[in-house]
Amino acid sequence: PRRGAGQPDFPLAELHCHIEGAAPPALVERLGAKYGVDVSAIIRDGAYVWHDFTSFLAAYDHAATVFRSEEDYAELAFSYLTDLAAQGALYAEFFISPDHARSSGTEPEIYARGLAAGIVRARDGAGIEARMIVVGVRHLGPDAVEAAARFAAGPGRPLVTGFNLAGDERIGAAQDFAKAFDIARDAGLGLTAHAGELCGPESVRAAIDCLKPSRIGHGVRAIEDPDLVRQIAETGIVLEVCPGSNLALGIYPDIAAHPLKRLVEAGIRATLGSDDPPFFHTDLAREYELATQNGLTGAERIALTRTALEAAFVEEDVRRKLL
Ligand code: ES4
Ligand code: ZN
Repeated sequence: PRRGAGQPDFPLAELHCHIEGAAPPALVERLGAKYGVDVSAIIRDGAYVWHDFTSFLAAYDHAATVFRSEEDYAELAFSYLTDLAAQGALYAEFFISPDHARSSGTEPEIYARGLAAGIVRARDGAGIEARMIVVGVRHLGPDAVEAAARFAAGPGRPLVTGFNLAGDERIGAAQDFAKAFDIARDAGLGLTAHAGELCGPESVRAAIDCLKPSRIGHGVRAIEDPDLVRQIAETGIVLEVCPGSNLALGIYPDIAAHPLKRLVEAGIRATLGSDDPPFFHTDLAREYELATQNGLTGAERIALTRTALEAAFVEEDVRRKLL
C-alpha cells in the first residue's frame, strides 16, 4: 500500500464511484486513438475539461464511448481497483451503466462481463475485493431506469449486487422511479440513490420515501433540514459522502464549509467516495484527508471504513472476512 506522509494507517473502502468516471485521461486518449474517437474537446493537457454539472455529465458520456470491447472494460476496472489498492483500500463498489455501454455500441452483458473480469484480476493481483451496482440514469426517464433495473435483476450478472439512481437529480420526481426500485428490490439487490447533492433536503426525503434505499449517494444537503438529519440518524440510512466531488462542482466553497463533520456529530452513518476521481482531481486517499481537514478525528475516520463494510452490498461471508 501507498503509505506516504499523512496517509491513514488503517484500511480504506469506498461505496461511491462511477466506473467510466474513474478512467484515467491517458487511457481514454489511447482508446480514442485506437477507435478513431476525437477526445480533444474533453481532455486538454492530460486533464478532463468541464465547467458545471451538465458539461461534466457530457464529458463523462463522451469519455465512456471509447470503451468498446470486453477487454477494454476489464482493463478499466483492473486499473481503477489496483490504483485503489495502492492507496490502502481493501473493498470498493463501483457503479456501472448499461445505458453508457450501449452508447459505445457494447452489449451491456459484454460490458458487465468485462468489468467482472477486471474485478477478479484485481482481487488475484492486488487483494482488493469489489462489487458492482447498476445505475439507471434519471434524466433518460423512468422507462430507461426500469430497463436498467431489469438488466440488473437479470440472470447471470456475476458480482452485480446493487441498484442505484444516478444522472441529473434536477430532472423528474423520485416517485417516477419507484417501479424500477421495486424490480431491483424484488431481485434481492441492495438499493441506493443519488439525492441531496444538486437539490436540497426535499430531494433526499423524496428518495427515502419513494425508493426506500438503505443508502443515499451524497445526501449532504440533508444538513439544511434538522428533522431530516434526525430521521436519517435514527433509521441508520448510510450517506455515501464525496467531499472532493462536492468541492469540484462548487456545492460547497471550501472544505471548512462541508457538512461531513456536522452529519457525523448528529449520529449519521457516513462513508467516503471519490465519485469520478480524475474528473474531480481526487482519489480515495484524498477524500480521507479532506475528512481530516473537515475536523473528523482518527476514530471518526476509521468509522467511515467500518460503516462502508457494514453497509456494503456484499455476501455476509465476504463481509465477515473484511470487517
Ligand atoms: C452521474 Cl450518470 C452519472 N455519471 C457520473 N457521475 C454522476 N453523478 C451523478 N450522475
Ligand atoms: Zn455519483
